[in-house]
Amino acid sequence: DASLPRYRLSEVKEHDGKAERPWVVHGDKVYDITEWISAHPGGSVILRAAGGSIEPYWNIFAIHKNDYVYDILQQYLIGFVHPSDLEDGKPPQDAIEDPFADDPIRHPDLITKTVKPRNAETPGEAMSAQFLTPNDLFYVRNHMWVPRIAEDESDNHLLSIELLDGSIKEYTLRDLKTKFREHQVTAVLQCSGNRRKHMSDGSGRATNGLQWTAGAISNACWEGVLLSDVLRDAGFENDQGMNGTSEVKHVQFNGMEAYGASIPIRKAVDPQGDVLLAYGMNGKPLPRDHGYPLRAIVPGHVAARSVKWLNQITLSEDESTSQWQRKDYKCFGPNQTKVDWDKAPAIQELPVQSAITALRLGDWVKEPAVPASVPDAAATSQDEPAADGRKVTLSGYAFSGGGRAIIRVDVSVDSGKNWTQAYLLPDCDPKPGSPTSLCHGHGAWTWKRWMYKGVIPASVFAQGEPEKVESVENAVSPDAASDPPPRRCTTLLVKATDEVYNCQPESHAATWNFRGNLANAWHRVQVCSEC
Ligand code: MTE
Ligand code: MO
Repeated sequence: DASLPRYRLSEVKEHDGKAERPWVVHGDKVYDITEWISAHPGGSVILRAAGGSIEPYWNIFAIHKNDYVYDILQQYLIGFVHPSDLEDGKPPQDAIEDPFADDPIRHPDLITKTVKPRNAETPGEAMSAQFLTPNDLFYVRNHMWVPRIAEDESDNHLLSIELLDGSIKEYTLRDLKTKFREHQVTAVLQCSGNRRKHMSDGSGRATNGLQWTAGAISNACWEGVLLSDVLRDAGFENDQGMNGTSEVKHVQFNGMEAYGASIPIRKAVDPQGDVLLAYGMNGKPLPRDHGYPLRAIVPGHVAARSVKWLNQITLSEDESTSQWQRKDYKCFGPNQTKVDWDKAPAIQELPVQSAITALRLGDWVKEPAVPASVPDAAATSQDEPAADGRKVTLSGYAFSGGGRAIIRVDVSVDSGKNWTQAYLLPDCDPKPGSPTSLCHGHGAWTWKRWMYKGVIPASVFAQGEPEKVESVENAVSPDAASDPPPRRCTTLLVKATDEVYNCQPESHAATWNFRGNLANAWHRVQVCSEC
C-alpha cells in the first residue's frame, strides 16, 4: 500500500460523477469505483459521491457502515490523499461536500422537524383554512437529498419501464405529456408517521422515528397521466393484472436518489384506482421537494408508495427490495419490539384518521349547559337548566384510505362522556366531476374538512381533570374571558368513521408499535377553563 500514489484533493475532484473513471475518498484513501458502479445495489447513486468523500453519503445510508462494504471498497484502492490535504489524517471538513447543499429553500411557515434531510409539517391553521394545501405549505418527507433536474432539461427526464421478460421501454417526460391523456386526481398524502408524537405521548412509550404531530398529511390536486395507460402502452395486459392471472404481482417504483417502494399490480391497473405519474401539483409544476419533475401518486395508500423523482418502474413477481418496502413501514403488536420484518405486510391502504388542527376558545356565555344535539348529558348539568359555558370552535381533517369516504366525525368536549357530530365541509360535493368541484378521481381520495362550534359547559370544567402541564397544541388564547371558574381542565376529542364503519381506536396504547406507524387513536387536546 505504501507504494501507492498520493493524490491532491483537486485531482480527486476531477474524477466526479461525469468523469470516465469516478473516484471517491474514504478516510485518507482514494478509490476508483468505475468497476463497482454496475454492481452497486443502489445503482448509480454512488456517483453523487464521486470526486469527493463518500462519508456524508454513508451517514445517510448507514447500511454501508459494515465490514462487508469496507471489503468491497478495498478492492478498488488506488492511492492516498496527499498529506498536505489532510487534517488529523482526514480531508478537512470544508473539503467534504454537503449532500444537502443543493436542497431548495423552504417556506418559513412549515414546521421543521429535520433540516438534513428535509422534513417538515404543514401548520395546523393552513390545514383547516384550505381544502387544497398550497404547494409551499405541503408537508415534506425526504429520506435523502433533493435531486436537481434543470428546468430546460425536465422534458427530457427519462422514465424506464422494465417488463417481466426484462425488456425495457423508455419514455421521456415529453412523451408522457404528449402521448397520453392528462388526468387530474385530488388526493391526500399521509406519512405513515403522521401523529407519531401523539402515540409516544399518549401511550407513554417512546417510538422510533420523526416525532410528527398532526401535520404529516396534506391534500392536493395532482396532474399527470394514468400509470395504467402507460403500462398498457408499454405492452402490459392490464386485464390480467386486474383479474390476477398475470405473473406480475407488484409495480416497483424507483426514485433518482435511490428511494424505492412498490404497490400491488391490481391497484396500479384498476380503472378506478387513479394511480398517476404526476408532473403537476395544484396547477403548477411539481416543486422540487415534492418530486420534480415526475412522481407516482398512489391515492388512498400510505404516502411512502408515492415515489418522488421517479425514473424507473419495474413490473415484478416481488415487492420492491428497498428497505422502505421490506424493513420499515410495517406495524407489529404493542409487545413486539424485536421483530421478523418478513412476518408483516407492508403498509398499503391507510386506516381511518382524524385530527383537530385548529382550536379557539371563545368567551364565557350564558348558554344551556347541554348543547341541544347531545341527548344524554351529564346528570349534574340537567339539575341546572342554564349555566355558564365557554364557547369553543374546532376544526380539522378526517381521512380514510382505500378511497373509503368519511361518513361522520364525532366530537366530545367532556373527555368522551358525550358526543356530537361535527359539520363536514362540502369541498367535494358540488356535483362531483363538475368544474366547480374541487375533487377529481373515482374514490374518496381527499380529506374531509370538518368544523365544530359549541359550548363547553362550566360543569364540565368544574368536574374536569386538574390541568396537565403539557402545552396545548394549536390552542389560541382568547382575547377576553370574564369570571372564569377555578382552573380545571377537560379533554376535547375527535374521531371519525368511514363508509365501511371502520373507526379509530380509543387509545394509542392499543396500537402502539415500536416504529410508531399508523398512529390513529382519537385525537385528544386538553383545554383548561383559563386557557
Ligand atoms: N420518494 C423519494 N424518491 N424519496 C423519499 O424520500 N419519501 C416518501 C414518499 N416518496 C420519499 C419518496 C415518504 S415516506 C412520504 S411520506 C412521501 O414521499 C412524502 O411526500 P411529500 O414530501 O411530497 O409530502
Ligand atoms: Mo412517510
